[in-house]
Amino acid sequence: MNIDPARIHSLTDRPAGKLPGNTSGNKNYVIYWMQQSQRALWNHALEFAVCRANFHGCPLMAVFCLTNTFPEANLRHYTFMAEGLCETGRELEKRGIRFVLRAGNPGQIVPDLAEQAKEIICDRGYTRVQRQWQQHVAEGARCPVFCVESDVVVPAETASQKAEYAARTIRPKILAHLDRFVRPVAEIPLENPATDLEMRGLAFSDPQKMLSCIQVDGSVSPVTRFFKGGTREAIGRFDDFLDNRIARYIQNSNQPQTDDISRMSPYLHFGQISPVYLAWKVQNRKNLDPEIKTAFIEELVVRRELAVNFVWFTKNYDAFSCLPDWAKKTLADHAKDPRKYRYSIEALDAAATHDIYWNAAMDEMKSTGFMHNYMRMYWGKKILEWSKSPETAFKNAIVLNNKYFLDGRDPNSFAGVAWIFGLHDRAWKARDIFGKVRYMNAAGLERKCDIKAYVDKIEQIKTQQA
Ligand code: FO1
Repeated sequence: MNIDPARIHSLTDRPAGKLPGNTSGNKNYVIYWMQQSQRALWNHALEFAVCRANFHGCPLMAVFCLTNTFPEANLRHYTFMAEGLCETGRELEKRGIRFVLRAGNPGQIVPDLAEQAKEIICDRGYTRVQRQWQQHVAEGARCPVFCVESDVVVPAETASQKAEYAARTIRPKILAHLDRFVRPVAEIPLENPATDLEMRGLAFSDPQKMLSCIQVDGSVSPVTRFFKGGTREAIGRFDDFLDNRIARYIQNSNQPQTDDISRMSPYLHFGQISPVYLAWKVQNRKNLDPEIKTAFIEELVVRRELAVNFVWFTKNYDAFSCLPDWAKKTLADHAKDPRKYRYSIEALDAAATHDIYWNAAMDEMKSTGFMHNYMRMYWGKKILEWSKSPETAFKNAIVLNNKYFLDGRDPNSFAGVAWIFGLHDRAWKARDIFGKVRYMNAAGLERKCDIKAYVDKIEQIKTQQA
């Protein structure tokens, strides 16, 4: 087994091994509760579960719990996730792993299914809901439960044991482990295919059919035209990025009118692609400028895993109170500063402000479920400037972010919103409303990029949609 032990954590103190009265019939299996890492490729948790099933000489059942109560999720997100799950289910079954899709809460479903299971292997998730689910499964199950970290390059607590201040403080800690953790994940043959493992579950032949089994908030429409879910799609897009775009990655990182970014964040959010795979592909790419490799690894690993560190070590990561003290103080000092423009969440949601650049960004988010990172910063900074208080701004930014982005509700997304208000940043020269929090303005956009071309690009997207 080539899975680094630092990725594996026991969630229970029950001994692993043969359990009494647990060897008869077809209920003799290992469960892989798939949650964060929704893929059949480069999945450490899955391969660990295969090893455990082989060790016990029994089949492996992979379970996914489809719940319609995932916080702030709607049809847009569920459609993308369901597209990926259909593909993953098929790939698992090809390997002889029974894929069982159940509607409901993992805290009930997984312990019930595990009544006579040997062991449960699960993914590690970092957000509140994921941690609660893990705790309920560990408390409810009578067998040992292990979780495996497969959606970060460096396991969170190997990188750091505390909330880090900024990229500069976590960077050396992450980079020191890169060679150890950027390694291919070998696919381990399953010795006992689940051919006669009878288990009821929802069909996973078609995403729409799958979603018809649960009632989902249908207020935000899917964005299948821009993003189709699934590992195959993610790999294809990433190959295209490597072949045709990555060469301009540095020069165009602040150019939202261009498209020289990987657009992997939705796939990473739903675990449809492994960050280790992406890092490995970039590191092993022949004839790629080392500076570009470094810049890409900075975003994919350092910044993304700084966000994981933030969510893991900060209980209130989605509330204004999560901000560093200096930011809260300076924003409070300027909370009563007059605002030239003030917009309610309805006006923001309608992309109906006086600022055509901002409206274009909001339209991009609504139409495509995505936004170029440079515009994400501008988008958030203006919400701070135009809201009646910084607390309201924070709340509204989280709501809109999580409603429309495919990659909302993710550690990266929570850290991205908090960054707008000073997280992981330093104090700058004080100014109205922002205090010492970093400021951005439209003149800066006009100076640094072809913002008019960006507005045109979004106009075209909207026209095509109409
Ligand atoms: N995880 C699940 O295990 N079951 C779900 O039904 C589910 C729905 C869902 C909807 C939107 C969304 O953004 C995430 C959702 N997740 C679900 C979790 C997701 O797969 C990721 O593990 C975490 O959101 C990562 O932060």
